[in-house]
Amino acid sequence: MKRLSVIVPVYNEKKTIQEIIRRIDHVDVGMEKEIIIVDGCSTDGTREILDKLKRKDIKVIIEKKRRGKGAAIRTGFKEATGDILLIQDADLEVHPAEYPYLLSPILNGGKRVVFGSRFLKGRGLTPRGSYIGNKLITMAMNVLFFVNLTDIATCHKVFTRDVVKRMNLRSNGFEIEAEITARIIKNGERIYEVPIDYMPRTHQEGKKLHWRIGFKVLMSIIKFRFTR
Ligand SMILES: Nc1nc2c(ncn2[C@@H]2O[C@H](COP(=O)(O)OP(=O)(O)OP(=O)(O)O)[C@@H](O)[C@H]2O)c(=O)[nH]1
Ligand SMILES: [Mg+2]
Repeated sequence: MKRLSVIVPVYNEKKTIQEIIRRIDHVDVGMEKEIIIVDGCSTDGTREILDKLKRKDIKVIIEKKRRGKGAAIRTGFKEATGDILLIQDADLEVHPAEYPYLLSPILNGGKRVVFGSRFLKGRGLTPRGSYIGNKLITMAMNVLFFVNLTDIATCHKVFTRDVVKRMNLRSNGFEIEAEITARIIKNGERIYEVPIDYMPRTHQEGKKLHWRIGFKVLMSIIKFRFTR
């Protein structure tokens, strides 16, 4: 029997953290699940909610200070004990109901890495600016690494345990998305994409991303291409 580790980076998500846990609990993946929540020292009441979670299948790690999504994912990877590791953001932009589709290529198709692509079927509900930004960074990845992906910044990334072990990640911020993709390709792994639905949130709803971060990710793609 395999186990799935769901890694949830969290920073100031008091409005959605309980609902995302409920949704993760609700999905049947045909195997045991553990949830690893890595909180970047939230200040909005999220931590108080997490403190009350006393469950054997949920591990809560509170970082001493906010270090970025990348640092949180790296911590989550270290703590995970599952055979398959999956990243899930704590907002409600992508839905745990997708897990069976994300896991099927690994469980039934011999794949080792699956990305849930928000753009495989077009732009959907994504605002035009954010869509173009995502297109640009994915294009840079495709050109520099000779791949044909549609969404490298998706949070729904799934890996077998040995793929994660060989990744050796170093990023602390959002450039982790580019680093994960780059290291997987450099390690000779193939990334398999499946389409997922995406419900983008607005800045009022807590969106933290800004085009400057997109630029940083773009620079990091170039860096990862030409350094080890
Ligand atoms: N532990 C930790 N988690 C973070 C940090 N920054 C963001 N996160 C979490 O990482 C996930 C992704 O962050 P988001 O701000 O939703 O980033 P995004 O989905 O790429 O962009 P928007 O939702 O459009 O802002 C969310 O669950 C955040 O709460 C951080 O510094 N530390
Ligand atoms: Mg988000």
